[in-house]
Amino acid sequence: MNIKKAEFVDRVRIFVKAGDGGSGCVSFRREKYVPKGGPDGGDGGDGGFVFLRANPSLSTLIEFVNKRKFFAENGKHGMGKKMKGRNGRDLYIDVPVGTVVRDVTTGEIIADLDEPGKVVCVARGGKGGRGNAHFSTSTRQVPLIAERGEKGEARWLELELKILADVGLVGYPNVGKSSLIARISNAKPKIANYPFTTLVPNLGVVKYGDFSFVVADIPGLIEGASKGVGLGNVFLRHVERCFVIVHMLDVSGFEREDPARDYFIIREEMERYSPFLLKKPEIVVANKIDLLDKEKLPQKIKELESAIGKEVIPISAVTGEGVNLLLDRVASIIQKEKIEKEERKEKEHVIRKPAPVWRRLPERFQIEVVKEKDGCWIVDGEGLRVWVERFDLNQRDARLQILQVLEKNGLERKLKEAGVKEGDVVRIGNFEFEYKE
Ligand SMILES: Nc1nc2c(ncn2[C@@H]2O[C@H](COP(=O)(O)OP(=O)(O)OP(=O)(O)O)[C@@H](O)[C@H]2O)c(=O)[nH]1
Ligand SMILES: [Mg+2]
Repeated sequence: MNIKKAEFVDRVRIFVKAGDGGSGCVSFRREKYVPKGGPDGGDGGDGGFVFLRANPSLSTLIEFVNKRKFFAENGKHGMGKKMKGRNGRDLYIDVPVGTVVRDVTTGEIIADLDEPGKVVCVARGGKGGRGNAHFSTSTRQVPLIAERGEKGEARWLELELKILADVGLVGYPNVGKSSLIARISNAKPKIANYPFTTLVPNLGVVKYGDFSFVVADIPGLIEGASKGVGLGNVFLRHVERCFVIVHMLDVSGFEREDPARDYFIIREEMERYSPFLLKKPEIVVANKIDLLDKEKLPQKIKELESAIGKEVIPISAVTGEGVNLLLDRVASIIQKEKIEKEERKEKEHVIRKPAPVWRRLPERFQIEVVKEKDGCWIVDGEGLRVWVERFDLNQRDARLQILQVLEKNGLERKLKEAGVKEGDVVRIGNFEFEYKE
């Protein structure tokens, strides 16, 4: 696929798979003059984890268009002399700051990588299997059993980039949004006298005294944007996290007849996208005042203010008139909101739970027995099948071990209750045996 550099990719699906654990080893000590040494099979190494990491040098998800599948390394198998297999290397996948990570199957948000360097684990590696050195008991001194490594987690993720700008610029097409960002920031967007000049969001950094902030200029919105008219409303996701929205109207009278009506239409489209957007601080600006008669301007602004019930700041993105006042307002709102956000974060911090760590699960199961159509009996329970998979069923001792553990969990009693008779076939995952009293 041929993709242009300028393309802005803000939503992708990727597949991640953590490494499988290595298998444990069956081995016995061999020494001179010691014909039968004890078991010394080492454990398998753990599989590598998969992490996502917010990297400030990336700005889109475009890299994931060509590469969608990611695998961490498997753990190596255990070896004799109690040698543990090497752990699989963890895999770090870099994503732009502002990436929201969702599980595709459940739709659940796994993480919001909204700060540079923030890291989240998205797939845990499988634990290595135990070698036979772990399985000797007083009655089983020659254990021919070792566990297999556990499978690493795998899942499909949806990555969605929500730009982290402090200010979001919204308004009809051609009102002068890109002209404003070009004037106040380092951004060099395309500016032209026709609607939908801007097709992807532009970001610009504004230096304001010793303070700086980021402005996002998004494609223009029109009536019906929430239903897909024009370029649709999907770009509104990039103003979802802004501290303040700058809503721009064209008051020159040459293009937009009724700026107050425009204002309400855009607000309605924003509400359809997310009612939350309307709760954000908002500054309304009236652009292109250089095209108006100086005498008519105050009257025009007053009318607009009473029609929308809000203060309006008159500016000209071309001459720069009024722009400083606008920046004053914007900067003071951002500073105030940033302080509040920090305070909220401190509160959240206290209740944030520590990340879960891998733990060997206790071998305890709620056993259920059901009869299949073919006359077999199926034994199941939460986590039971996964546990059985870790054993190599060709190993006689492994089969004994499974039965011993299940016996402790009341297998015999459950089978009897269910009505299993001598000679019936019982199945546990792939493991099948004939029942004997
Ligand atoms: N006279 C005058 N013209 C302006 C002003 N601001 C923008 N324009 C002109 O209006 C036209 C549209 O400007 P843009 O900045 O591309 O508008 P936009 O809102 O980004 O438009 P879209 O990207 O299509 O949504 C251009 O021809 C600009 O030169 C202004 O303050 N005064
Ligand atoms: Mg534009």
